[in-house]
Amino acid sequence: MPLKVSIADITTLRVDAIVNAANPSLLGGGGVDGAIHRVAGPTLLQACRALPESAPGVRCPTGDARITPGFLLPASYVIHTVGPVWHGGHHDEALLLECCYRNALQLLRRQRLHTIAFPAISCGVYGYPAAQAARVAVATLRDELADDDAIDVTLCCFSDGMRATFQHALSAA
Ligand code: AR6
Repeated sequence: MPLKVSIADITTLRVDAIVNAANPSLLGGGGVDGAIHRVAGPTLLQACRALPESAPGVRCPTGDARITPGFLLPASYVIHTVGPVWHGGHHDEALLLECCYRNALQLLRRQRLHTIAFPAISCGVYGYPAAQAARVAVATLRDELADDDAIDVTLCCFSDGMRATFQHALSAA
């Protein structure tokens, strides 16, 4: 199955789509979100601002995904998703994280794209324990890719520790 773990700055990857771990406003932030906006340039913010709000200040509810062009990024598109904030594990965090991966892939398929890189959604500011997040990511992607050889997924980690955690989840299952 075309699913691999790598260590990289996701903004350098030349894939069809990179995934942004955004917040519901889609108007930028820190972490990988900030890095993506910095490299894509100000037109990415304009494109995000143009997306409709489903509630005041909400362009993408938690677990959902939206797509924009990649502008100055090497990636053609950015798929913005909003991971859950970790509140101890009993507030649907796993289900919402699973939805992030599934909805991102649904957008990829709808645009007839094939290569995608995900960061470790929710594992930074949002505080999701990395080993648990990695298990959700791997199980969900395995399920999604079981009958689909056309999609190539990279789990893009930003540190050696995170790479080891995701690699462990990949080898364990
Ligand atoms: N390439 C790949 N991974 C990265 C990069 C990069 N350039 N930069 C950071 N990471 P986070 P979250 C890793 O905090 O937890 C933002 O402010 C990082 O080391 O970016 O989903 C949004 O606007 C970590 O492992 O996302 C939201 O408000 C992972 O990406 C909030 O943070 C995710 O960390 C979302 O929090």
